[in-house]
Amino acid sequence: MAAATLNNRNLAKQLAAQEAVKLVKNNDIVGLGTGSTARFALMALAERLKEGLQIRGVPSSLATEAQAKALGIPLLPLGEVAQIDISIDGADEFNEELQLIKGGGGALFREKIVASLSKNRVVVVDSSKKVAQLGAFKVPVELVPVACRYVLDQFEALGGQAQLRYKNDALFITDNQNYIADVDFGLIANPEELAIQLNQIEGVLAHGLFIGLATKVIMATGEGLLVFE
Ligand code: ABF
Repeated sequence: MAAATLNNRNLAKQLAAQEAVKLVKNNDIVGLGTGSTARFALMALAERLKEGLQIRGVPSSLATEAQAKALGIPLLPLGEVAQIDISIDGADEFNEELQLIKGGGGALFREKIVASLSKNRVVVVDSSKKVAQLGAFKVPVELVPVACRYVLDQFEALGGQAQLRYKNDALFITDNQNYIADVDFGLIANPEELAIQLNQIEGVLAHGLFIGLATKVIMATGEGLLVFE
């Protein structure tokens, strides 16, 4: 990607993230997303902490936990939180119904738990993430290693072409010690139906179709910000 385009995209992500952080109120419990856009949100939160904002963060990955600690953001363990006031996270694709594909970074399970716990689920994106129909981005699915062969066969039975994710020539291992498969289902006519089918496969821990798990999408374009809700 050309340097100028990358720079513009990063600026857009930063603008969207900063806009989302304005929605955080004092004493909120804040779900902290994962990915490059979410990283901008953590930095913006850290700036507001310096201005006196009091919050506690709930990280959606070990990487986010480390970044939040480095920024001095007080944290609560995800497994001990009963409710989150607002979560701010990225996405790989979103459509007009605010249905998402997430998990390009491999953190989809904890991200989905954070989103499920959140009253306000804010997604921050640059304009490249908006699509008419989900599916150009392969659906990430976290699966339990001992069920690998069975699960991959189930994806094929659903018409998907699955590839296990690798990183540096080794199988990618999630924060939860599982594998990720990226499954190409083509353009997805009915994301809700596919999500239900994936949920029914024994051995699938989580999939990257987030249905009903976004209350607001803040998208930065070259001209400014667009909000979908
Ligand atoms: C994360 O944000 C992941 O679910 C998703 O893959 C990623 C989007 O990446 P980025 O914000 O870096 O474009 O929540």
